[in-house]
Amino acid sequence: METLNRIASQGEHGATMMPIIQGVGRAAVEIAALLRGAVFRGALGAAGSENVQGETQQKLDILSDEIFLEEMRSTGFVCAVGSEEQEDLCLIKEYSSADWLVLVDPLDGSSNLDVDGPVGTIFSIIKRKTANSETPLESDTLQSGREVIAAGYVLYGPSTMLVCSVGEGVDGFTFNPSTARFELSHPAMTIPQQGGYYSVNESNADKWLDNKGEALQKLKDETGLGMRYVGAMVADMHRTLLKGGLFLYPADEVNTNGKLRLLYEAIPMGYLMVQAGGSAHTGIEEVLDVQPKSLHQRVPVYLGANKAVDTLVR
Ligand code: AFP
Repeated sequence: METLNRIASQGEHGATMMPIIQGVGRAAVEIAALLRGAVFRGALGAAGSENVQGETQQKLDILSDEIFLEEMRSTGFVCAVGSEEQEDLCLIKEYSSADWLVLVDPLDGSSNLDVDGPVGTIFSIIKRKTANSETPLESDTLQSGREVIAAGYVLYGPSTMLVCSVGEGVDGFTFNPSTARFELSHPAMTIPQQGGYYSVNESNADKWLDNKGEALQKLKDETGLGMRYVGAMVADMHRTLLKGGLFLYPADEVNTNGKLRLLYEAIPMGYLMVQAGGSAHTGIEEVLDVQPKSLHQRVPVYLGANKAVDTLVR
């Protein structure tokens, strides 16, 4: 059975990315164990703090963030991590001359924790722009999706899956508890261009901007797609990749720039969706073309099968 080592033979950067993606795998195993035992350790519930976006942090958000940062440090190849849970870039001083930066949403969908629903981790890897002799800067993270070298997500569901790409298609690996390895279970994932579901928080429909309600109605009329929505982007993206259809989070009267974060959610998931043969759009431009202006920027997101996305964004 092939393991994460498969990545080493893929594309120009596979071998270089391997140790960092192995680090993501170790973090995933630790976070999965943390989630499984959380109720027994009093680790569920709010931490009493807010992240930079003013959202209540769960204890598990903070613990997962710490685990991820430590595993990135332990690779020896990462100079800094930008996390959705941290206001500023976290420097890894011991390896400040390393080439790579990682952007992460350590525990995406954390509002599902109280109901034992699926959650995930989303990451992308980019090369620093500053010289290796300098301190990495926030400006290093402000790179478009065209410059992403690798990206992926971990889904903590009935099994723990790591789905990733180093620019040569998308592979899915499932953690096998008997061998303690991520084993290749979903090689060369491509999104079906027919069928599937639309996935959206439709309770916001009356507040959507840009006539997205009408566009979605058109898609429903034309395709008869059914609807599924978990409220954790990783779970909704994973189903969309496997079954087809689209996932969307339009701008609305409350979230006028959309809700999802460009660097931690839209770009990594957009990169994967395009690698899997689908489309990723903001309603204005392709997600991968957006030039980030700040670490915690938000954008509207439309990800999925090409025709379905087209119907929503044209
Ligand atoms: P949380 O981590 O705060 O639960 O947010 C998750 C998320 O960013 C993304 O994973 C979901 O797709 C989206 O928010 C769900 O948002 P709504 O609850 O507004 O539908």
